[in-house]
Amino acid sequence: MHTLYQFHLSGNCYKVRLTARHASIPIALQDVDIIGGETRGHAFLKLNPNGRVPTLVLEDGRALPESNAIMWFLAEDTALLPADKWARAQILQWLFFEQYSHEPYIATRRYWVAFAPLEARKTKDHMLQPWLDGGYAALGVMEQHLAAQDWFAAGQFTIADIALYAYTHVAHEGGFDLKPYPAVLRWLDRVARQPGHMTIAARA
Ligand SMILES: N[C@@H](CCC(=O)N[C@@H](CS)C(=O)NCC(=O)O)C(=O)O
Repeated sequence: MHTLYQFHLSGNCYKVRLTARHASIPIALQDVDIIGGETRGHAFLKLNPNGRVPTLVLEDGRALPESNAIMWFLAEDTALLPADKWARAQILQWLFFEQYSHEPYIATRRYWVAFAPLEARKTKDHMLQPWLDGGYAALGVMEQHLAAQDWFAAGQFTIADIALYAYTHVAHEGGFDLKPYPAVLRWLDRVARQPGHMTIAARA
């Protein structure tokens, strides 16, 4: 069985658990104390020299970091990642969007507002507004897309939806108001109603 090195409340780690669930692939969970610095310790850096979770370790010892790469690996040969060339390119488009235009704002603000130790949090006060602006810009792009379509790519539920769901559905924890984004709210509900859905808090 694969082992997921993870921090449970991280959206990046949730992406992997949700993909594994929808792909019916059992994974073992190994919690890593990211706030205590375990990701930067010698043992963890041997798995991922970039010092971050999620990192998936296969039974043969090979280690794969980066949430979207792990999702891609787990979703191959399932409906979450269709074989069609155009569909796969569209999925990649939204995975890159998520990592460059969405996660750095929405996930980062959530971390510093909701999880970071208080003293450290104060050092990021000047970033709260830029993170808010960047996050709302990403939500605007998503709203525009979802006003005309139910899903992000391929006309069906894929890993592009899982990638964007992970931090959008907890964006309020970082101080984002989703009310001005009705199509995004309807899509969040659509994702949560997929058979087999599990919440970010669920462990299995
Ligand atoms: N691009 C990476 C980002 C991973 C990331 O930022 N992980 C955070 C938790 S969400 C982490 O491990 N932080 C601990 C650290 O930086 O030491 C991915 O998508 O997997």
